Amino acid sequence: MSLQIYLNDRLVPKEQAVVSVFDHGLLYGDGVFEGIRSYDGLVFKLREHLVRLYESAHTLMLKVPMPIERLEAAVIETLQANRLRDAYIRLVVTRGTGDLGLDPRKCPTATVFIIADKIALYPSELYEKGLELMTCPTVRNHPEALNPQLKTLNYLNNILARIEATNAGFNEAILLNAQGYVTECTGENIFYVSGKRLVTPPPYVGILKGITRQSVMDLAAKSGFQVIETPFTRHDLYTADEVFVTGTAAEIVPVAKIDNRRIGSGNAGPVTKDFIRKFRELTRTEGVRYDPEGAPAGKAARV
Ligand code: PXG
Repeated sequence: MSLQIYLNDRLVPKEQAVVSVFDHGLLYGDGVFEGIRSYDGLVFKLREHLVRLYESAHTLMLKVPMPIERLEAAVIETLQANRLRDAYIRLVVTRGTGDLGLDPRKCPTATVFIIADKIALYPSELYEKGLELMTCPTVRNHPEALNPQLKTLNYLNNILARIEATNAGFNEAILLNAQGYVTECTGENIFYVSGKRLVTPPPYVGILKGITRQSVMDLAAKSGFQVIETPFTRHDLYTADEVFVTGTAAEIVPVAKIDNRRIGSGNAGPVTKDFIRKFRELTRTEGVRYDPEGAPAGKAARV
């Protein structure tokens, strides 16, 4: 059976899941999105992802055409319709169909779609060997231009950075802000470990407030780490004991090298490994439960 896509209040086969060329999500990148995961029939941090989506939409004055509870149920229905136990969920809300012209008032109703598909896992050796990162020439969007806290369909800042890293033969890019402070990678937040301190940039330097980032900060505090959000420079990363990045798709990935400088031992450090283990445990015990065998919708329960 073909993949079932949730599109504007209906589940339709993938072949019929199409949007107009006049959709402002496509014409102008006018929209918001989320990337969510489910693990063994548990959707991880579903409410947090949806709250972030509604907050991004609110700042754009984009009205999500349903209450959060209905959207939450739609995610579950999409997972169950496709009988997915472990999934990657892409939720998109665009300004909707309008005419040629920026004016969002020309778009009466937002377009909403949810894709739930099998998750393409990263190669497992990455979690042992670690990534080779480089700081890239493109700086992170200035928060007063397009705030990186908004998860919008405008990802060209990130895509340019990713192109630069790929061209130079690195796995990923670290973007600095216009003042030279470290922000994040193209789809992951960044952390460094120094003794019993865990340090990550604060949102005001220009980052997405990652859901995985928050989970790691909570886990670290419980493990006796001093968790610090403060601006820092490349030098702090070069001289750290350990560096790792976090995101929904990648979870927690160690960093082996930055700008060709070896970080710590050059492999996954003990603190990073411990966080990877604790995070994996969390994703399998906490979340919104659904029946992957496709029980009727509306049975979602939080555990
Ligand atoms: N920074 C940026 C710029 C992101 O886009 C993160 C950090 C990590 O946030 P979470 O909440 O996931 O811990 C993201 C997340 C994709 C993809 O398809 C991108 C993200 C998430 C999932 C998939 O490239 N970005």
